[in-house]
Amino acid sequence: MIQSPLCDLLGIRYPLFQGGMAWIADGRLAAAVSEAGALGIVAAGNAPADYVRDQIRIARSLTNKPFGLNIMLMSPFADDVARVAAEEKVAVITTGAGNPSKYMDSWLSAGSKVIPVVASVGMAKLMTRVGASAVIAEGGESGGHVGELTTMVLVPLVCDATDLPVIAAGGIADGRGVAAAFMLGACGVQIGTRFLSAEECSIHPVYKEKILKANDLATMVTGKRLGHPVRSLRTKFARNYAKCEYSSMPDEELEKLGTGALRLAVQEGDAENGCFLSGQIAAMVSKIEPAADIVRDVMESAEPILKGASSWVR
Ligand code: TUI
Repeated sequence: MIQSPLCDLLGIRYPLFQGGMAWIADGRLAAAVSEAGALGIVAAGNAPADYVRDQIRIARSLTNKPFGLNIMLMSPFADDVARVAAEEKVAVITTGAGNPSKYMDSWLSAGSKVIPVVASVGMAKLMTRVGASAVIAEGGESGGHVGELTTMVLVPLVCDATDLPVIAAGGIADGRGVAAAFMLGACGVQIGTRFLSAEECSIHPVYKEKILKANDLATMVTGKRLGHPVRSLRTKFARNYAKCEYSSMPDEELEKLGTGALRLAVQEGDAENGCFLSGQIAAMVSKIEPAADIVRDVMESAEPILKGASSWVR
């Protein structure tokens, strides 16, 4: 069995996190993943604090194992959600899309472990200084909000920049990805896109079908002009958005075009107007199965690969 210092740090069986996917990772999915021995994560996304508290409690009602809460720092409700996280004494807080420094004291006082997503070496160093327990180095292969660097480049650079445990994210969906991440110096992985196909993942069936059908070139990045690039499936909506982005459309109009598109994809399966966030690795996702099967498959298939790695050395 693959174990690492991350397992001891968090009290989990497998060094695997389920990504905190906005609108998608609810209490039910997080609990299923945690029950399977990995770390399930509830995503706050852009949701109000009451919704987040409800999802935390749903997860708690379904599992006694540790789970996490992801706080999307660009959310208009980030301050409120940060307070709820402290009040609920969530075991693990992950953050995305920004710098969580101003919340660190309150979260650490509540006894939470804080594990921010970093997309650069500078942010990894800063998070080390302000008391993070580990960092997630997320490359631009991932779905949703993306940084500039790839996983292959970011992970070893972040490993060199901090003594904290590093969790690799972006482009990982099977045992080969896990093994590669460990070779780069990570001691854990975070997987988002593959969990879109979990039975316990409540996204619209149209969304799941699109993920199952996705090929290697199925995703694209939009939103660079407004400063928050996002990777999603190359749908009619995404292509049209890209066209507007490179036109003279004013920023406010462009902003409006994207508003609500995530919810339309997740809840309505709206193929016309929805924004279907997805990592590049969707091309590797081929069936719907229980979250526990995904966790077991990913972790067990990494074992022979890691054991076999020494065969390259004579
Ligand atoms: O956050 C994510 N992925 C996301 S958030 C999201 S919701 C959303 N909705 C509309 C527009 C934008 C997002 C969907 N997917 N991943 C973690 C992540 N964090 N990736 C990159 C970063 C990041 C980027 C810059 C973390 C820190 C950072 O620091 C910049 C600074 O100096 O504040």
